[in-house]
Amino acid sequence: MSQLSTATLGLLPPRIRCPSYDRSKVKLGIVHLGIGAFHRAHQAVYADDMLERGDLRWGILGASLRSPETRDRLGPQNGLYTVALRGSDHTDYRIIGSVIRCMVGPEDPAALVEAMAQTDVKLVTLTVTEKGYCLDPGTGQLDESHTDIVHDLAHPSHPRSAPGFIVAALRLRHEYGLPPFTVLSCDNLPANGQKLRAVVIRLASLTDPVLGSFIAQHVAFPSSMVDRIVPQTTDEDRASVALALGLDDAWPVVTEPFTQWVIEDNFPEGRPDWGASGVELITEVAPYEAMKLRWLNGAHSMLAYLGSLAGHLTVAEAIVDPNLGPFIAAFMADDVTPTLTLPAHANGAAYCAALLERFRNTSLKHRLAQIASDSSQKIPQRFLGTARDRLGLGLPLGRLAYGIAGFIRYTGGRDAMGAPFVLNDPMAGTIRQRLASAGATPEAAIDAVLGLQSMFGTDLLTDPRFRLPVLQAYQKLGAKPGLWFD
Ligand code: CS2
Repeated sequence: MSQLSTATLGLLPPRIRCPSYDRSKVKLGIVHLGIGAFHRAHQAVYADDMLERGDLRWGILGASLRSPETRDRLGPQNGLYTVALRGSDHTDYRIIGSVIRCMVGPEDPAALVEAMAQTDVKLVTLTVTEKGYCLDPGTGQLDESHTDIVHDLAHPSHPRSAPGFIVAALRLRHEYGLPPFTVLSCDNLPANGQKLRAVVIRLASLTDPVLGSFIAQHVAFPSSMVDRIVPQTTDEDRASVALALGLDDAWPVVTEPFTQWVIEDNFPEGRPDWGASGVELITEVAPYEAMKLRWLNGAHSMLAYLGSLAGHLTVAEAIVDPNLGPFIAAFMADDVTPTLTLPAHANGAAYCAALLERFRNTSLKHRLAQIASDSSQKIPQRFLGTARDRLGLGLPLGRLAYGIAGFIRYTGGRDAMGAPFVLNDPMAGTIRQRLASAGATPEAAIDAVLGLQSMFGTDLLTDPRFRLPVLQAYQKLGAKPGLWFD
């Protein structure tokens, strides 16, 4: 079978939507750091819409800061790839053309910095996951002992970290007399723009205080809330895409029909007309971030731990578990809701009902293990904001106790085949070591994990309104895995 590329586009069946714009005329207006599946199923689709509307300023240079895989797979396809939109009973396919060029940061960091300093680049967007911000998750400040940050301080023009690339490119633009770009975070962190701004300014100031204050005064870091469920692409997905296309696509993405993007409208250097594609451009993103992180991502993480412990593999399986499904719905409605201040006109009940429907989409094989990855970076914003707000309101910890206890059980636990759950987490080693040396009692196990200050801060371990329900939930989970939802 031939492979998808510019040369083979004409072979596609007519029902497959393809770029109709002239890709050779597209300018690179956006540099995206972290070109993974999520970016290609979300922001790159909005950019493709823009190009379709004839505004050719917003092509994407996609950079990987780690593996060369995306560049290597998309290269022979001239950057083209398929987005398969899987509804519960129907799949739509669309070929995306907005990724014009790919680079791999570690191969030649200076070349990526130089590319970010080109005149046409107006925007640098990021999906580098929570850990890519090199933050201390507890304090939200730059982790100055992070190995990549230590490296970037020593070699500022050959950076490794996302903040390091941004600082280096802003420095170069300044030297060239070019205006700065705007930096748009698209990761699941509350106040993601403010956090990134703080990290970038701090990193710049440590070596060059003048640059630090220039960035503080002149560079915009709008926050944004992104939402679309994008499971990791599997070989089975690649086979079904090939069947639909009649061409091989080495690097398709599979996602759901739903998509949402809410952006703080602060783009001094201009921006695409995203509003025409349904993006909400507003002044205050925080309420949208909170509802998405606490309802959607909170429920996702809860499903990841409790669903895995109950023997499920995917979100769609776990959510129809007759015990777990109602438990998650009640967690969203009763435990999270009182902590949220919703945006005007938002209907919380309808939002949660729609979320549960999205979780039930059996066409998406969204693996619980994918969601459980990087838990140490996710739990603070998914569970602990809700927990602190509940305690502050004088409310009990509620079902969150099971989420946190579930995480601890999952971390030390084994799957149905008796193998330890895969922990894909920068703190996995530390957590496992603490659990191993903690001693056998439930008290010792939970204290070992809750004592991790970079995740739990210093307030929660010593608060009996937090520690006690987590301990009880931990004991219940140990006694009756998967059957404790009564
Ligand atoms: C998920 C998110 O993997 C995870 O942790 O919770 O990637 C989630 O699917 C997206 O945030 C949905 O917008």
